[in-house]
Amino acid sequence: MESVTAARKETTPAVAEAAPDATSGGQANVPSPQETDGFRLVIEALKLNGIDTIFGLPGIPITDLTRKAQAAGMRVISFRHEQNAGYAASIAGFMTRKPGICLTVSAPGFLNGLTALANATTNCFPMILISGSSEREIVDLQQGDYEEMDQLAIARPLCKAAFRVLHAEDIGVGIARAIRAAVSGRPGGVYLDLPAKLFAQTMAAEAGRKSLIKVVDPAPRQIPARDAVQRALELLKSAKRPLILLGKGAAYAQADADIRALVEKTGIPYLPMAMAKGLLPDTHEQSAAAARSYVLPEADVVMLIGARLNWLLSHGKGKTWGGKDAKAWGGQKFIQIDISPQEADSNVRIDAPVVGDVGSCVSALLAGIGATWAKPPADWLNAIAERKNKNVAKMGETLAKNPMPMNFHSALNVVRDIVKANPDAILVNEGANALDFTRSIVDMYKPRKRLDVGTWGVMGIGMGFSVAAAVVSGQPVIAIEGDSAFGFSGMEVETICRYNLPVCVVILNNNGVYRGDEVNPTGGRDPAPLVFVKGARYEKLMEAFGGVGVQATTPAELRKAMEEALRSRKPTLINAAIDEGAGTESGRITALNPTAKKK
Ligand SMILES: Cc1ncc(C[n+]2csc(CCOP(=O)(O)OP(=O)(O)O)c2C)c(N)n1
Ligand SMILES: [Mg+2]
Repeated sequence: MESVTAARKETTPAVAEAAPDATSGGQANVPSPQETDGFRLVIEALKLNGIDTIFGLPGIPITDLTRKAQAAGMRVISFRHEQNAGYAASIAGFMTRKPGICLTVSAPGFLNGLTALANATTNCFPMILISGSSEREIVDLQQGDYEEMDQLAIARPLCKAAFRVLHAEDIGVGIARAIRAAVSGRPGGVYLDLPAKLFAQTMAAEAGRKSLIKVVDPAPRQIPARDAVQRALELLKSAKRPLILLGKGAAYAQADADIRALVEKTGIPYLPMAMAKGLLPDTHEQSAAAARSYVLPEADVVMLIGARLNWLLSHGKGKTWGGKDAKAWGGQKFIQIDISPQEADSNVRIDAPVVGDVGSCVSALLAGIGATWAKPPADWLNAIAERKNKNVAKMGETLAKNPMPMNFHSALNVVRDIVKANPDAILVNEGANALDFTRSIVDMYKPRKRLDVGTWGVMGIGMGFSVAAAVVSGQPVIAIEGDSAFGFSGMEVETICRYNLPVCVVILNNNGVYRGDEVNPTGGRDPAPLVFVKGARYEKLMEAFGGVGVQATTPAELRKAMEEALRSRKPTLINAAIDEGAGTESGRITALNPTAKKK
């Protein structure tokens, strides 16, 4: 209760002074001191729950909400397109375990934010998309309102939960339900529909204050059953060739010390999924990342920690796992730690499911391991070390080459050094070759520093993630972008400049999608569908808004520009010219491409 009062004291004077919204009819909506309104209640409900940042794009009917939120001390980050605001909100949720808030206008703004909401749900990022919506009476009779759309119905199948608030006195409950749905259990996207009329509704201030809910224990721990932990430990103990797989869920859990202790005490080799890189430093001697294609088929017991057996792990079967053909299971037994009981058996049999939040499960396993755990057999560890050393040496040779023009390797060799020297910097990464090569070449040293395209392999997260990462962490951000990938959110370089964020964008520019050397087979005037303007000067886009733009054609130029960007913390875009023939179609997932498969 006390904090409710505190929040009100802080917000009330500033909110009352905020200017009326010219675009919403220009009526000054200033309730008397004894009254409150929908605007204030939404802002106070968010603040009461520790939410201090909104990522959004203003317009009817939420223009005043953005102003009043800023006036009330919240950070309001305005984007140029809602999709980028949505991606920003979702990754802020991943980084902080608090729901990231994306605020949009009705119909088109809502739809623009929806891809990010669906992506958040798929990736288990906690996020709330709050959209203003048009007049219910008109929308439901389909009478053609301004930005008419039944948003609630459209959002519902794409998110974990969807709510609408019609009355000011229900705002507290609506926000509390949205927060709980976003962060409890398996996190995900939540839609909250706030019709235009709600914001101007007034009610007695005292009653309004009492209607707000400070959510107690929004993401309750889920303790695993003792027998499930025991079953898992026994299976692990019986293993001759055990392997641990760390997923994005393990990174999300913020149980870093316990996860590291579990890996180190058991001595089991591990593989990090892309966004789990850095949970233990990639240079850790137990990392089997450089021997991935050896350990997956050879392992006899695999423990999944917050990692799902989806396409990113070849569904736990097929040749990758030592199966005889594309659908056949390998001989592995699986332990799966996951917060959702429905995850087990999604693709292959799970012999020991451990259901609970990753932190609680890992600490239960640690307790069960005790002091006398036998390390895995030496022949397993030696066999992995041998492959690893060979592959690392081979990679070293490739990285040392200095071709002209640059290729992905010679450019990323520089990025690898810069990230090593700046382990607190956050690495955002998207593209195809630009993604796959960065993931395998650039080592990460700390948890949750690598943010990428996630479960869907979605293009467009780049600038939204970069803005959120900088805003949420205060750390410098390095965004390694394919030239196609960058295009999806490129206009947000203005946002980066406007908020003066320490973001260094590096475009690995090979003139196209996958590569830039295709030609139109008809000899006609149109370029081939995968190629872009040759030698495009993306760096000028950053210069247009006052940031630093650099064209880099050699690793030395790239290094100098990146060092300067990290030193100055100025918004920087480096356009790195990459050999247009250097990439492969679809990067590492060529096999999923129907045409390439036929070849
Ligand atoms: C939203 C979305 N649209 C399209 C795709 C298909 N796609 C996958 S990678 C990619 C771009 C690859 O080109 P680029 O970013 O330049 O990386 P490169 O391989 O050239 O380094 C595209 C369009 C996608 N993954 N997501
Ligand atoms: Mg490209």
